[in-house]
Formats: sequence, C-alpha cells, structure tokens
Amino acid sequence: MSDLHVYKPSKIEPKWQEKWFSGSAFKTDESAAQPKYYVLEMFPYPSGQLHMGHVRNYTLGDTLARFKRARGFNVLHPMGWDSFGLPAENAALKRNIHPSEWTVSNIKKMKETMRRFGWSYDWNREVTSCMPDYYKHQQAIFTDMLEKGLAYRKKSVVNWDPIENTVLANEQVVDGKGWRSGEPIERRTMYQWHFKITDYAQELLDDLKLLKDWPERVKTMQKNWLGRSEGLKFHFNVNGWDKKLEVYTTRPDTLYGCTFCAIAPEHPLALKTAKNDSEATSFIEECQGMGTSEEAIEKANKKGYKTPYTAIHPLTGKELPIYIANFVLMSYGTGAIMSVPAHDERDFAFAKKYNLPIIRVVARDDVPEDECHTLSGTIVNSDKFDGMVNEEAIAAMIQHFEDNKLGERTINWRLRDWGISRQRYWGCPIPVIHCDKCGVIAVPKEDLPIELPQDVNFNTQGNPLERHPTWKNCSCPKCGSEATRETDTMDTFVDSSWYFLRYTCPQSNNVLNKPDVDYWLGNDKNGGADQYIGGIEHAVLHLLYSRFFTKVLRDLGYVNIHEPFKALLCQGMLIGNTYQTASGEYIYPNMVEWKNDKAFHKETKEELRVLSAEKISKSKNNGDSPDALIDRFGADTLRLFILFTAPPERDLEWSESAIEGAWRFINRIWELVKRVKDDKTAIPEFSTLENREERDMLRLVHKTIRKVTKDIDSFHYNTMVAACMELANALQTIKDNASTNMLTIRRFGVEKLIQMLNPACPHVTEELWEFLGNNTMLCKESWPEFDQKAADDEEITLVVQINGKLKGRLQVIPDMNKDEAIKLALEEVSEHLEGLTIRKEIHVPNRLVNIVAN
Ligand code: ANZ
Ligand code: ZN
Repeated sequence: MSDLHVYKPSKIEPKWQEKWFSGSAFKTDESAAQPKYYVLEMFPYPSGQLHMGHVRNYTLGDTLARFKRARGFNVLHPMGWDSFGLPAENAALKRNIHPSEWTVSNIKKMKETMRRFGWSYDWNREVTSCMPDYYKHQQAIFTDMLEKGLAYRKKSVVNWDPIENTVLANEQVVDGKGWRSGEPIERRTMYQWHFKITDYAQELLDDLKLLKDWPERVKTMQKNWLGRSEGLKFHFNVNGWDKKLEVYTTRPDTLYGCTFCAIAPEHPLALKTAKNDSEATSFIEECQGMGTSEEAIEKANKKGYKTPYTAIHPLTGKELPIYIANFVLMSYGTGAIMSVPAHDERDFAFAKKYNLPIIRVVARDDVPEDECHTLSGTIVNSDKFDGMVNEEAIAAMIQHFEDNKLGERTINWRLRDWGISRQRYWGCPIPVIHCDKCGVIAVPKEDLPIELPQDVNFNTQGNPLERHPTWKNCSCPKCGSEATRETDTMDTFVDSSWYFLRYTCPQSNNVLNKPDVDYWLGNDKNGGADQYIGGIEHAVLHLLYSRFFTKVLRDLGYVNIHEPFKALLCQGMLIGNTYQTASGEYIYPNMVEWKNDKAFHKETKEELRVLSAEKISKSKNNGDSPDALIDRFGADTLRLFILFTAPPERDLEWSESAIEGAWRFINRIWELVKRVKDDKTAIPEFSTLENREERDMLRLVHKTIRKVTKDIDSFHYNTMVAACMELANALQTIKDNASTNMLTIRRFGVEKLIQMLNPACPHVTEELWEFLGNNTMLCKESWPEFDQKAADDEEITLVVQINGKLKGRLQVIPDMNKDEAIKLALEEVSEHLEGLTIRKEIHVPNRLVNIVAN
C-alpha cells in the first residue's frame, strides 16, 4: 500500500506507467460483446522532440480514449510515425548519420516522452511509414492505381524548390515560397507521377455533406480548394496560326466586352512566338521565375508581351490582340482567356498598363463609367443580349454557342491532379521500371517491396537514388532485357493518406485485412474513424488526400467506407509570451522574472521586451521542451492545465500561473483523499436522506457525474474540470466530525471524483485509488453512474411576497412542506416585517409564499 506523505509526481508517474505497461493495460480489445470506438490523433513526424502542439493533441485524444474505455467501449487508440521526409536527409548530410538511424533514434526518444505523459496507446499496433513492412503495401496500392489509370506520368509545370532540390505540390507552396525551405519557388517542366484526384472532385465535394461532425471552416476550405465552377469553353480563330485558341470563361455574358486575349507563358502559342523572338523568350523566362501557385500569380504585377497574332471575336468579327500574360495559368481551364477589362480586375489592371480598350457591357449607375466592376446588372452593348440580367445572358450565350457548335458548357475545377513525384532518397520508392522496349511497367506485386538501398551518398546535388551506382539497374519483368528503376519517391503525404487504416491490422501480410477495417471503421458509407484530432494546418492537404485515398481504396475493393473520419476536432494553437533581449535573443519563460509589470532576465537582470501571444515554438524559445516541463510539474499537472485552461478548439495561452493552479488543485485532491481514507465506504441512498444538507451534498455528487459524463463526450473538457473543482470544494467543506451520513457521502464523493479525474490525470488518480484500498487498476474500472433521481432533484425558486409585493426569493427543494416553506420565507424577509403584525400566510406549493401583514 502506498504512503501518501506528499504529492510527488516524479515518484508515482513512472510507477504507474510501469504497471500499465507490464499489465498490458491498453491492449486493444476486440471482444464481441462491447461496442467499438476508434480514437485517432495525427501521427507525428519524428523530428526528435515532441512539440507542445503534439502534447495538446495527444492529451485531448488520450482523455477521450480513457473515458471511452471506462464507458465500456472496445477502444482502438494507436500511434505511429510519419517518418519519411527531408529532415532525415538533411540530418544525414549534416551529421553523417544514415536517415534510418537518425529516424529510429528519434522515434525512440519521442516514444519515451509519450510514455512519460501517460498516453494510453496500444504500442502493438505501431505503424512506421519508413519501414518496408508499411511501404511495401503502399507500393502495392500504387500498382493497383497504375493499373486503373489512377496513377500516371505526365509532363507538367512544377514548383521547384531550389533549396530542397525537389518538386513541391501546390499545397506545399505558401505565398510563393517552399513550405519548409521558405525560398521562392521556380517553375520547371518535368515528367512527374500524378494521382488522378480530379476524377474524384465531384464526390469529394458532394460527400462533404456526410461530414456532419467536421468543423464548418474545414469543409469550407476544402470546398474552396476543390473550386467547382461552371462556364463556357469556346475558341477563337487566330490570324497567323493554323490552330484555334480555346478559352474558358465563367462570364460568357461579358463576351462583347472582350477586347484582347491572354495566354499562359507555357501555352503552345507562346512557345511558338518565342521560337524566333528573343524578347518573348526572355519574358517567358521571367515568368518562369515566379511560383505556379495562384497566390504568387495573384500578387505579382500584371505583365504581358504582345504576340504578332490576333484573335477573331466570334460574334463581332473584330480583331483582338493576343498577349502572353504572367497572370494566366497553364494548368487551369485551357491556359488561355478572353479578357474583359471592364469586369475583371486583373484584365483591368492589364488594359490600363498596355492601353487597351475597355468596354462596359454590364450597366451599373453606382460605379463610375471608367472603373471596373464585377457586380451584377443589365447587359448593354451586346447586340441581341442587351437588356438581359447576368444569369439570363450567361444561359443565353451558352445556348447560342452550343446551338452553333462553337462551344460548350463546361465544369471546371480548381483542383489539380496530385503530383506525387519527389526527387529524394528518403521516401517510398515508386515501384515501376522503365524498359526501352516495353515502356513504363509496374513492378510485379510478388517483387515488392522495392527497398531503398542502404549505401547512399548524400554529398551530391539532386536525387541520391539517381546517383546511386547500381540500385536503379534491373531487368525488365516482361521481356527480361536491361532496364532501369524509377528513382522518384512518393510525396510523404501519400504515406499519411492511409496509415489510419493500417492500424486496424498492422501485422497483416496483405495491404489491409478487410474484416478488421470493417470492424473498426465500419463497412458502409456512414463509416469512418469515430474521432480524429489534429491541427487545422492540415485542413486541405492531409485531410483531402486521406478522403481521396479512402475513396480509391474503396473502388479497389479494400474497404467499404466512403470517408475516413466521421468526426474531426481541430485543436487551437498554443500561444505564449515571447521574451527578447535588446540584442534580439529569445529567452525561455522560466528565465524571466516580473517586477512592477516589467519582465527581467533572472540572471543578467536585463529588462526584456515582451512580445505577446505568439505560437509556441522552439525557434522563439517561448516554450520549454515537453520533457523539461514534465520534470518541473509532472505529466498530470500539464495534462490538467491543457484541458482546463481553454476549450480544445480555441487557442491556449501558456501561463505558468495556470499551471501552478493545476498543481494546487491536484494537491488539494491529495489532501482530501488523506482525510477520507478511514471513513466507511457505503453507497449513500438518496431517498433515505432527510437532512437538507446531506441531500444537497449527495445531489451535487450525482449532478457532477452527469455533467462530467456529458462534457467529456462533447469535448467540453474545460467545463468538465471546472465541475470537478466545484465538487472538490464542496467535499472539502465537510468537517471530520460531520454526521455519519455526511461522512459516507464525502467518502463516496471523493471516490467518484477520483474516477472522473482519471482520464485527465491518470497517474495521481491511480495512486489515490490504490491508497483508498482498491486493488484494481483505475483505468480498468467502469465509469461512475449517476442516480437520475438524485441528480434531477434540482432546486426551485420560491417567491416571497408581503401583501402581494415581491420582497425576496428562496432556493428550495421541490415539494417542500408548507410549514418549512413559511418558516424559511419569514426568515428571508424578516427585516421587512419589523413592526408589523402578521395576519395570514398563503402558500402556493413550488411557487410562492405571500405574507399578509399590517
Ligand atoms: C472572362 C471573364 C470576364 C472572366 C469577367 C471573369 C470575369 P473560376 O471562377 O475560378 O473558374 N480564367 C480562366 N482560365 C484562366 C487561367 N488559366 N488563368 C487565369 N485566369 C483564368 O475563374 C474563371 C475565370 O478566370 C474565367 O472567366 C477567366 O476569366 C479566368 F468579367 O473569362 B473569365
Ligand atoms: Zn521490357
């Protein structure tokens, strides 16, 4: 039996971690009798250290997992490692250590920190994406996709990151810069492997409706990313070119306002122009220096180069100039546009710059004639379309083009096919072979995995796999002649697009074991992991790719679900003050002391600049490492701080005083438990209690159980902790010499309190549970039930009147007897009765007491 001298997390936390571990406390149970629940958190990149974002993410998930277990669910709560990616290669270069060695040692370190937080993972189900036993199956999925035409190779304009020496997906370009390197992106045209996510665009849009428990903002972001638009595709005849210039427009109603055409720098007509025109060539090159993302193009100064060709307006026959323009994307629509400066801002800026005519075709009294507007209105200057409103004119114009076979209604998507080729070593090898005779062919499944070579040289530019002396040499599986392996590896976002399925059967020799997937995620369109938790930064990238992959795997017959995650919680950021010296050095918060509202360095005594509320990050030194924090406060205190200080979706402000608050609360519980240790255990029966205070106290216990149960289920962790604190306060007021009933209630209340706090503070509650004489593990106990009648027995308000005038209110139990009610009422308004004679008391049960006096 443990001795409860003082609360010492450094002693009890490792003790319970060891007990959980040796007792396989969190091994996933699949026994038939119980319902299942799959709680999933985004798996981390093994950088070597968890950051506080992870700590928050995993604490939220762990609290839910422990709660669901106690509620009688079979819980799947797994963890793994998103372990391919560039940092491992950089580390290899810098430290002369192999990426796999670096990764494995980081995983080991981070796993230890995870253990120290008491997160209840089933480590038997660990999934590590850089291990052949995982990526082997990913390669198999790739070959299936290749066969179905869902993976294909094409030449495309790519975002080239000059620092990472690799291609980036559009999603990985932020403000025209590489998401990791921060360097401006260049445009290059290269052969790339793609996944045909555009085949699923409509379904990805439609099925957002299935995601009732996803945050609205995430669904909106996905919707915008998919970017469905309807418009007209038609062509211009071109003077001096034997081909036609196809354009796509969402505003065919403005066709009469078209005064020029613009084409992308990579458009065939632009390349034709450049052939014998060095000025055009250098203009195109200049455009190439700009990223391919829409943001980059939107922000750039509108610039153009006039080609010698002209387009014939299909309705007026007018000759229009054709410009190569830096704001037209080759990868959207047809790579060419009809430009209507009067009603499009970009065209307007361009027309002003190059002195091109501007013709207004949508009338608007409230916008000066010489300004651009994109508003609705009546069509003018447009021949037989005059007088129509926009929608009418759009429909009429499309009809006109379709009738005359000059064009057609088209649906366009902003979504592009997913470019997955990366010219890097530390990624999943793309399992294809290039044969001079047979072309590009898939590696037969029985030859998988194609493993990465161990002996690689990172001291060369470009792709180490490409430079490897022998790895890429192979023979063609079809004709047997000499052939070469593909040296591109897959984008690491592929790895994270299906890991959550693999957790259901991590040791399976097949890609997936369908019964396991069906059990844990369901086997119809309403299925998916029950709860996913992670950062909002993945709103489009990872969460869109996972949805796509789920649909692909369904169509390949691996799963029956349509969506991967039934419910999604995006946690807020962790933010904290940042402290800086005059020379710009960032100082750790624990090195700061406050005096008269000013911050000083503890040692140098220098006054520090306080920059408020920035995202906690290592580079700003505004957060200690999670391990250092456990050393200082213990895991339970940190967990409680995270849960209590802010609702999960909100930003959480780092505050040492809030952490100290959590620490003090745990200590109070500790002291409380010491006091009740020798009290008799019994289950107090509400119906037998007559004393008001006893009833109130027991009611509070049951009400708290009800509230906490509801709050945990709906992620209201902060109010859940607040309710526990309230109960603790009330139990603390019970004196040791109180009635026997009261002491029984106190003991009972304290036990329930410990149980309710277990998902939040698992270690200390186990210790206290043991101290109270239990020889079970608390994490194996079932969740406390509340007595509905006791919890429902709420107070009502009795109005107290004197001569029909309101004088006071009383909180009382329902159905209080007449004498008791009148007695309390007289006490309540005694000062108003001074000097009066009471004539009569009127009692309306559960409503009022009126005192007639004069
Ligand atoms: C003429 C026009 C007139 C347009 C007007 C807009 C306003 P969404 O809604 O995103 O699909 N566009 C088409 N292809 C483009 C490309 N490759 N690069 C840059 N811009 C392109 O946008 C469709 C509109 O974006 C199209 O409609 C076209 O400009 C432009 F008053 O055509 B519009
Ligand atoms: Zn061959």
